[in-house]
Amino acid sequence: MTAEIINGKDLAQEIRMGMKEEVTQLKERGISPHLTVVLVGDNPASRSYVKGKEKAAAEVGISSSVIELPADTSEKALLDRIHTLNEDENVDGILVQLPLPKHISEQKVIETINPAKDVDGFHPVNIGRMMIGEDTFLPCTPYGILTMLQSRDITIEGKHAVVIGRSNIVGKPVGQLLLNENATVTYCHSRTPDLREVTSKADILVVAIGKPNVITAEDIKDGAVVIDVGINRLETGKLTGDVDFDGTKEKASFITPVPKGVGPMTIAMLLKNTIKAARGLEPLE
Ligand code: L34
Repeated sequence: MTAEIINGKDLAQEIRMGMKEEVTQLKERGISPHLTVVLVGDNPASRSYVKGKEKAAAEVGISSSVIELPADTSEKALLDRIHTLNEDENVDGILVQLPLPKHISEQKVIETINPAKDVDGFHPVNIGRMMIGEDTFLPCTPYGILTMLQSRDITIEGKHAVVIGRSNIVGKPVGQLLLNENATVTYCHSRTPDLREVTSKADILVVAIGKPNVITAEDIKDGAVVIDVGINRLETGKLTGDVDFDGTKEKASFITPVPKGVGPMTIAMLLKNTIKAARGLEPLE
């Protein structure tokens, strides 16, 4: 079997076109979504992702601003900035690009963002709401993955989904979303003794390890759907995922490439969340 490739770049483009319409209509009603991104320090990858976010926002008519702070910004100064943004009526969405310098607690920063403006969906309140199936901001990467599966009418219900990786921003929430869609979900991680034993049983395999070429054709079941969340920059400067794409695509039914896979979808979902923030989340009963 040769897999169909789910091109996240094209799908994200298509979704942005739809959002552009929506934003135009919102603006007619006097609602102009605004996203503020906070970038601390000068991690080149973060800088490039933030540029991508600004560009994508502009394309759909969402205004954005980037607050650039030096790497030696104190935690207190950053938290103060967030408080100011929380109170600023003109700011609908707040995103603090991760990772942060080591002297700043990421969790403290995340928990300082007003959950109603948390377009990353990282605040514990929003994670809790996701777990119980309430209306919320879904974390962008998991939301993008779900959208990729849905775009190809891939059945999730009743399928065995295996997630490799248990980070708070990708692994844990993507498993939760798949569970909400009635998949049977298994998590694997660095302490899983025999990865292949588990991955070879997956109908849907989500790989978020952060090392190139860990998953090969031998690790997957015939016809599996393989979602590669890894973004690894090789010494040559080339980007590559966690999956050996060329080998695995001969055995999978669907596969996502890197680049042009999950990354651009993450950004598209951020814009969805920003529009949602501007409209207002449904309050809890
Ligand atoms: N707060 N921090 C916060 N929110 C996020 O949602 C992120 N993430 C991750 C890192 N830190 C974050 C992103 O934005 C990863 N990430 C991200 C976003 C976009 C892309 C990759 C990662 C992306 O567009 N990737 C392109 C290639 C870009 C390039 O050439 O550098 C792709 O085609 O995969």
